[in-house]
Amino acid sequence: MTLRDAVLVALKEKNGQWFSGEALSEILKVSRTTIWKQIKTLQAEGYEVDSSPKKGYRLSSPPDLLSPDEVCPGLTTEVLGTKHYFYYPEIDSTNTRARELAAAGYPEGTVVVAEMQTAGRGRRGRSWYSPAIKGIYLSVILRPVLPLKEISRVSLVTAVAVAETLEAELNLQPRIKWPNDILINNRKIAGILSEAVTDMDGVEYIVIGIGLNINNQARDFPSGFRTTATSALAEYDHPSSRVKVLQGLLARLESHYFQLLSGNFASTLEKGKSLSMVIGQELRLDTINGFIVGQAIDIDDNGFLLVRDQLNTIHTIMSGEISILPPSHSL
Ligand code: BT5
Repeated sequence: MTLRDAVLVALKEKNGQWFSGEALSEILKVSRTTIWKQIKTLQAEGYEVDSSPKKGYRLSSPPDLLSPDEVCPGLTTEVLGTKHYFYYPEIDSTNTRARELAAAGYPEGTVVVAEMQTAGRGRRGRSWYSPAIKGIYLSVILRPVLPLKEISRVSLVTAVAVAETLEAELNLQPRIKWPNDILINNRKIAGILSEAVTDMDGVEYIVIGIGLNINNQARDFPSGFRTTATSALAEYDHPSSRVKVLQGLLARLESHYFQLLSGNFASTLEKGKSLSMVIGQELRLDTINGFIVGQAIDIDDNGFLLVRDQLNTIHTIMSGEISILPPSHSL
């Protein structure tokens, strides 16, 4: 344990009570100046440590940082985040970092988490707004042994895991906008960016990136999507524990993923369909091959969207951008 860790553990054990600088330096066998430096480090990381010349130091509120100290002891997963948990107070993009780690051979279950991203990525070159200590910015390396055509199942697994976490941990009622958006009352609370690297034999690895708005004030969202974004705070008006949400999310992601690997995708698929906000809707779908206007009729066993167009032709769509058309729109 580093000295920083030892100071943190000591302060936590006091449960918000004061710990005198003198007592800390005696217990940890270092000078008071050295203790003070560690306190500065913890404060810079975002821990709220009060200091008083007479009383010493105390953790003023339970920290809600996504550091390994806070998250890992409460993880219930077998693989996700248990062996390799990379934590960054600031990073360009957790997906970019996770891809580097995957390319360097890091195993399935490696997790990358940041308190803030300076270049958080969405799909098709778009960006993900990632302000400090407000949301969850998470990437997970998976190495599924699956035929290529089944790889989209992992996206649905992720969407269902995110949605179930919002239901269970935050009592929200999310809907999945296939393939990668999670919405509350039509506003986006989370986005998923899955990036797969394949080789001749199939999938080499998938990096699953999840951005989740938790304690953002609605007014702080950039004007470009202020009216289409939301957060747990915006829905409820009180802050939520990001640590608990992250732990719950990793547990649910692992559980659905393990079911998928063991050949049981059916229950995840059913849940995904029941949470889908696109099935039955008339929509315009932009794909790499052009656009289709039609009705979403189902999600198939591979996680693909089935869309029936005006000529009654059914298209099987792997990925695309959906705009839901108003009900009055006639096909
Ligand atoms: C996504 O892209 O929704 C996928 C977002 C994935 C972000 C995570 S964070 C951790 C990991 N590391 C990364 O670098 N990325 C992943 P897309 O469907 O392209 O949506 C992007 C669009 O959503 C933007 O163009 C904005 O209009 C809007 N947007 C951006 N930030 C938002 C936010 N925080 N909340 C709601 N909407 C947002």
